[in-house]
Parts: sequence; C-alpha cells; structure tokens
Amino acid sequence: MDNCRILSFKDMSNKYGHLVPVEQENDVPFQIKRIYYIYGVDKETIRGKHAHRDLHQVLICLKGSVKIKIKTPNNEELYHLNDPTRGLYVGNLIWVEMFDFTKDTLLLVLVSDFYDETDYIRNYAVYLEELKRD
Ligand code: T46
Repeated sequence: MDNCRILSFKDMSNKYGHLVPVEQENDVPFQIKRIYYIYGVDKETIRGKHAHRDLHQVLICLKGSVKIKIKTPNNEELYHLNDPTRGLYVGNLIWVEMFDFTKDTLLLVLVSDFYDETDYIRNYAVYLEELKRD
C-alpha cells in the first residue's frame, strides 16, 4: 500500500546483546517530534480505529507482539509486529487498528508532530468523506 511499509533497522548485536539505532530522516522518513509507547493492553482490546489528517508514524514492537490492520477504501493489509529491528511506517490518511496484544507487548511509536486531537479522524464515515474531498 502506498504510504505504508515495513522499515528494517540495523541490529548492532554482539556478545553483549543487541542495540538498534534509529535516526530521524535516515532510518525513518521524517523528523521525530514525539514518541509514545503502549503497554499493558488486554488481548480482547482493539486500539486505534482512527486515521490522521497529517501525522506520520513508525510503530515498533519492542516486546511481545501485536497485529496492526491498515485500511484505505480500496485496500486492507494486516501486519504482525514482533521484531524490534522492524518498524511499520504509516503515513497520513490511513485507517489503523491495533489488536491481539500479548500480555508483555511494548509498542513504541515515533511520530512526526506534537499531539493534536484535531489531527485525528475517529469516525470511519468522516474519514471516507475527507478522502473524497482530497
Ligand atoms: C495512533 C495509534 C497507533 C495524549 O495525550 N498524547 C499523545 O501523544 C497520545 C498518542 C495520546 N494522548 C491521549 C489521547 C487519549 O486521551 O491518550 C489517550 C489515549 O489515546 P488514543 O485513544 O488515541 O490511543 P490509541 O492507542 O487508540 O491510538 C494511539 C495514538 O493516539 C494514535 O495517534 O495512531 O496509537
């Protein structure tokens, strides 16, 4: 899908363990203005269910696993994130749902801008309307 893809990061592993560097603009396609992380989510919980008007993000599952469904009117893809050396880049105007969290999931998200609730489209009908206007 355009505007959404898996990114692979360098794993600087040695006998002392693993280290994965992630640099803005080099490893992720934007300047990182914010990070947040999600953990302690029940298996039955579905999070997300929204799109962003302008925001770009990279989701990295540092621990455990989580499934991410991304959707546009013509396309739907499912990703199973369970590898801290890979990130899912999600551009703007993509509907995102996160589910099937394991007990130990730690999901790190790198974001292109500060938090702004007006950037969220939390209603699918409104999302479809805004895409038509674009
Ligand atoms: C996204 C998916 C992948 C803040 O106050 N600051 C923040 O930086 C964030 C991200 C959230 N919040 C507040 C807003 C809500 O009152 O935290 C509460 C939970 O946020 P939300 O219900 O949007 O969480 P998710 O897991 O459904 O969505 C999050 C991100 O909000 C969203 O940008 O794309 O993860």
